[in-house]
Amino acid sequence: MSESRILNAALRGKIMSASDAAAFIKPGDNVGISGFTGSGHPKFVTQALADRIAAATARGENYRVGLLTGASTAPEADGALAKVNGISFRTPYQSDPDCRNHVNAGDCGYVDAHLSHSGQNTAWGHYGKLDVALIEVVAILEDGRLIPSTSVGNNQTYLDVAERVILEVNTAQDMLLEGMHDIYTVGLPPNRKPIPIVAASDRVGEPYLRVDPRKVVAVVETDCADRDTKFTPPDENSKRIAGHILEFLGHEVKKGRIPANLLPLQSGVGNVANAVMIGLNESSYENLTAYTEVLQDGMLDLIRSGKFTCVSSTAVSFSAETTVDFKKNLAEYRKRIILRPQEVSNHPEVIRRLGTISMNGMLEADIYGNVNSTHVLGSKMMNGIGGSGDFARNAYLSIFMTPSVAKNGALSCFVPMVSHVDHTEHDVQVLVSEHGLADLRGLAPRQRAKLIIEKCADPKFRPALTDYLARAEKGANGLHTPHLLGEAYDWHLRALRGESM
Ligand code: 0RQ
Repeated sequence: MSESRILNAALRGKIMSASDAAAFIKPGDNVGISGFTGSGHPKFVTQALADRIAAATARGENYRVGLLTGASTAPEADGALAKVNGISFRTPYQSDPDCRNHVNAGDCGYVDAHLSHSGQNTAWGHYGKLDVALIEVVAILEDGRLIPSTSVGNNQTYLDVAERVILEVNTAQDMLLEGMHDIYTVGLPPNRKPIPIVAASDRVGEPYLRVDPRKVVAVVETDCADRDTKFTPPDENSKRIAGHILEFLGHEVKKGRIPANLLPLQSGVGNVANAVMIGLNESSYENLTAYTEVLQDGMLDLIRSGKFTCVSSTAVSFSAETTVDFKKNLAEYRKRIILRPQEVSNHPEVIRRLGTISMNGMLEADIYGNVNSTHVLGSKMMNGIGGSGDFARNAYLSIFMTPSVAKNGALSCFVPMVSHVDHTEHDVQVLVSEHGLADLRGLAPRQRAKLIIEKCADPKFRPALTDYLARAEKGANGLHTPHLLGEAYDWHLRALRGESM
């Protein structure tokens, strides 16, 4: 492995093996690592740390750490550490199956935080002291500045706040990434600065991360690709949901409420999000932009076809095939991609100013428009709120989408009362299922309920929802948001008993 990517002489002197570097992470430490939706996470030191934890556990010692990230990572990071039950505390977002199991077994404390809040929460010490920052970079320049990798996340905050820093320099990441990033720090109150972004394509910072070299205790060379985020072609339901959204956006353009090239798009990850992107690619829209947090396969297709003039994000998250294309054509793609800290990509100030069109997945919504994105049947964590709340409250259009049913039709994703609330009715403007789209803007609660049942619920569950609403209108203690409190959760109780809702 070449040393040419570590140009700073002092930091070159800190090169060591991953296992020697992992020894700087002590039992009980809080470790802030890079990584967002499977890209730019550390690959070697986390695995070496997992080995140390496994060995210590076998000796009967208690060796666990707090793990702070940008968002979800990958098998080499969350996966390796969760497999040895090495994570005692986790924030702000995870989607690893082993980590999720520990969270739901109650042996890993999980703070499910808005992604835009997680950096400032760390800086303010809400999670305790940050002992170590473990950050993947593409290279270290002669003057010590760092070329960021395929995600930015909370990296600058972790580098600033941590007591000790470990850098992984990954030669599998392309040097052409240099210049793609825009690192801008907002600071903390009372000295917080405005973010002068008025278009998704604006650059307001510098392309490098900075670190105090005196804090760097180890530099580890790695050569390992990011996670392969499997791309599954959209199924029929996703295509229908995408069709409803595209029709709605067309209608909004005709009404003159949004411009012909729409407003900057934010889109969550997954099947439906990709279906919307594919639909946009086949549409007549031109000069589109995105102000989002994850750039996935479908969005890169839109850059390639010339439909997207700019995508602002904090991370990429590609399938293996798209990664090949991304690397091959990086010289072109980098002209249209900006990767920013998640505090900026998800900042309410900018989202509100740009007026994004935000589309995110959900588990369930209730008839009044409250949305549950995270908790299965009220108690079990799925992934986390991620950036959905940052966007939902501040977007111009806040859209939530889901197939109408889950678990082979046993569960209705539209219920009388959600079992957990992530996004309140006040932040939810549009709900979509494969059956239709409910535009809730300007509607009072009972009008919303009728529309959601009619447009989004599966026909199998519509009579029961209509019946619930009708009886609630007769029997509730008020007619603003009528509920039968003793009955509202019967739907979830039936599901918990293994029955259809
Ligand atoms: O579970 O695979 O075990 O069957 O939930 O459901 O339909 O595959 O949907 O992959 O789009 O995920 C909300 C989880 C949807 C996601 C959620 C079960 C279903 C399946 C997944 P199985 P689908 P998706 C950008 C923005 C929060 C974060 C966010 C999410 C599994 O969109 O994590 O938006 N969002 N971030 O069977 C019980 C229901 C259910 C249900 C579905 N009503 N009850 N289980 N499922 N509906 C990204 C970042 O912030 C980084």
